Amino acid sequence: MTVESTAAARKPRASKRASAAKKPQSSEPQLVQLLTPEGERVQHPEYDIDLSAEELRGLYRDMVLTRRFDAEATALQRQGELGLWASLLGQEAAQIGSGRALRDDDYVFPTYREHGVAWCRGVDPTNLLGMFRGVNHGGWDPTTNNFHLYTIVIGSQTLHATGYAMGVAMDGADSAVIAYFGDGASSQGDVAESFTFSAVYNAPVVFFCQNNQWAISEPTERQTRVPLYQRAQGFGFPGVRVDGNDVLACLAVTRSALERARRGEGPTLVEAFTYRMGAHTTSDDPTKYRHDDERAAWEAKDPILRLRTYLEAEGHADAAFFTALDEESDALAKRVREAVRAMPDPDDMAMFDNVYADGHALVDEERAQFAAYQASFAEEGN
Ligand SMILES: Cc1ncc(C[n+]2csc(CCOP(=O)(O)OP(=O)(O)O)c2C)c(N)n1
Ligand SMILES: [Mg+2]
Repeated sequence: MTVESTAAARKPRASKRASAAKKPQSSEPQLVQLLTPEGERVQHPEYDIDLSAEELRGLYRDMVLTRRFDAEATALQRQGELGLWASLLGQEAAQIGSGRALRDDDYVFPTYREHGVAWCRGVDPTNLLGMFRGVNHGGWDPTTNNFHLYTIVIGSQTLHATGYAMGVAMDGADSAVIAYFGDGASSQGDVAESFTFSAVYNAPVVFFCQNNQWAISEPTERQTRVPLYQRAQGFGFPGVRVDGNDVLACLAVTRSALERARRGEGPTLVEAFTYRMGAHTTSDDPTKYRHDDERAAWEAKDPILRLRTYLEAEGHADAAFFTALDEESDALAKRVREAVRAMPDPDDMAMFDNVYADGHALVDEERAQFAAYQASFAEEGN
């Protein structure tokens, strides 16, 4: 490879993006928005929300603590305490807004990035870190908080959610189910199948797509020719695009979609239009494929800052509130750090447990091979 071609391979792809994918034919769709990036409260003809000052402060607190937890996890990975971390930076409003729209009896199927939704469900944040430290396969009991384990096989949880929702309907319950997935996942066959099944069975499920503009290094233009929310129409259910950096709009739109599901009117696709401010994971380097000015443009739409501006302008929060929240954030970060460092290493052989409910010949063989391999170190040491 020549020096020139190496440099070309490393160049961010922005120029290619424009040529590879023509602009969608339809005009740019409107976002449902209730709070502008400047922190101004605006009205929407179909969606509204009436929250007390206390509830607004609660949403702000959720977002700040989630961001702080996420920053701490990233730092812990850099310090070698975690093997990997998938940051939600920039997606706090999408997750807290949708997460706070849920009822306790609703059921959540997340990807691997839904730390804010986990927070809303009451999953202790320290429990999210075991898998990323490599000391367990999950870290929480999904049935305690109706929050399924993180799913890394892209898109597969939309099928789990659909099946679960069909079961909820058969039971005659009025709970709803929500499946989180990304813009990249929307290209998966599993997602298309779950759309088909949920539509024809009228399953009480909300498909919450966080369009954070990137699937690792692939831009959304390579996933779709139409705005993602418009995909729903072809399957026979409604789709809506919401400002994913507006916590109020995310709450209002998700609540409405959940209510629709409870009434037996079937699925809704919510496309939360947002941005992944950080790397895909701590193993990724986005400077290789995207320009800094893109991030800067999205920084101006920060979900937390706009709510702070609104809270201050309306006199809904005073300096004491923000100071107390800073202290709470510090305490959370300290608790997370200490909990991670104190996590015991698992028993090596435990990874073979629970693969099957009963014994299995192949697992037994692998267990024996691994035991022999481990024993070989002991012999070397003698
Ligand atoms: C079935 C499958 N294919 C590929 C991967 C590798 N992979 C992990 S994350 C990812 C991109 C997902 O992008 P998106 O759905 O937009 O979610 P985001 O990470 O942006 O939240 C890919 C391809 C995987 N985990 N599973
Ligand atoms: Mg994405």
